[in-house]
Amino acid sequence: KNQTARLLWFTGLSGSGKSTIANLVEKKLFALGKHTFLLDGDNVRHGLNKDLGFTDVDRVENIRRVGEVAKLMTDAGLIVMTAFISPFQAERQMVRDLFNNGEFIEVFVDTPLEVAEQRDVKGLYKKARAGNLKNFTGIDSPYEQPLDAEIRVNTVEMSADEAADLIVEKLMAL
Ligand code: GGZ
Repeated sequence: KNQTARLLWFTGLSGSGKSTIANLVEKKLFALGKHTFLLDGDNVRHGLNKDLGFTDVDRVENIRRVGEVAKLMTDAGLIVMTAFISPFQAERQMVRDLFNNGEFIEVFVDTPLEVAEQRDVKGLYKKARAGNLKNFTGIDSPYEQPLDAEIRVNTVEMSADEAADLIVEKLMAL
């Protein structure tokens, strides 16, 4: 079995920069000759998980399925990256438990709510504050910060590109 197969599990608020940073990591790994795949809302929530919304129950099922798919893909030898809010500690642990020691690498994209809300690239925080988007993470739905993430990136202190460099460096050292 390919010893470099890994899962990089990004977690963080909406607008924290998960997808941006994961995309940069993917480019950098490609340049190093690594075979990767990125699972995110765009390629999962519109297909496999299009029956799921944003209630707690649906988020749990979203993460469960993503974890199982990521497991299949790492079994195929890929470095898999996932970019989902994954707000609950218990579900992140559930996915971690699918993997051997060292294969599951949790990446906490640590962007404070105030900063994500200030950026509000898609205007979703504004909608949520106005009461027009229910169960929005950080507003009226919880985000449980990881306490045991292998990698934490502070997006206030570094750029997305610097964060991606740090992640690749740590990944290669693990
Ligand atoms: C959070 C929501 C919601 C609600 C739609 N809460 O910034 P985005 O737009 O592109 O990323 C968010 C994405 C979150 O989906 P995930 O699959 O990552 O969530 S979870 O892991 O909790 O299952 C946001 C958009 O979907 N979005 N409604 N209510 N984010």
